[in-house]
Amino acid sequence: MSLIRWVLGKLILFINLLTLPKPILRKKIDQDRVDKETKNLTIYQFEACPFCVKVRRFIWKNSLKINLKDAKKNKKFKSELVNEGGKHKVPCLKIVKKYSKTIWLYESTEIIKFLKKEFKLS
Ligand SMILES: N[C@@H](CCC(=O)N[C@@H](CS)C(=O)NCC(=O)O)C(=O)O
Repeated sequence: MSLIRWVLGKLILFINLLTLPKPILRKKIDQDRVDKETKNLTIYQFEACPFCVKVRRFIWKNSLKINLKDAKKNKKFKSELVNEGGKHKVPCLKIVKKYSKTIWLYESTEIIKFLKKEFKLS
């Protein structure tokens, strides 16, 4: 079973690599602004999780520089996710707010919806 999962995971990564979309290009001033805004975001993810691949493709396509933390390979990231986020589930977007509580957003669809709204993306 774990061998099948491993093979499927590698296949997903291979197909993803072959079909990566072209990232959007922004004017430098706009990209700098976006980069500044993405500094407070972190995605907890697993390398070969299809839902994480979906979110990573979205951030790649939209040239968002979001810090990725692998919660499978790195035990510290895993415990951050479980202890602070509340669930061992990926992908999860950690949103650090300046004047209010940090938000841990689970569900790939919700993460993409948030990023679309935040950065006015289609
Ligand atoms: N509906 C969720 C599904 C996420 C999901 O099932 N993630 C799996 C990895 S592919 C997970 O976190 N499993 C928990 C675990 O492996 O402990 C989404 O779209 O984000």
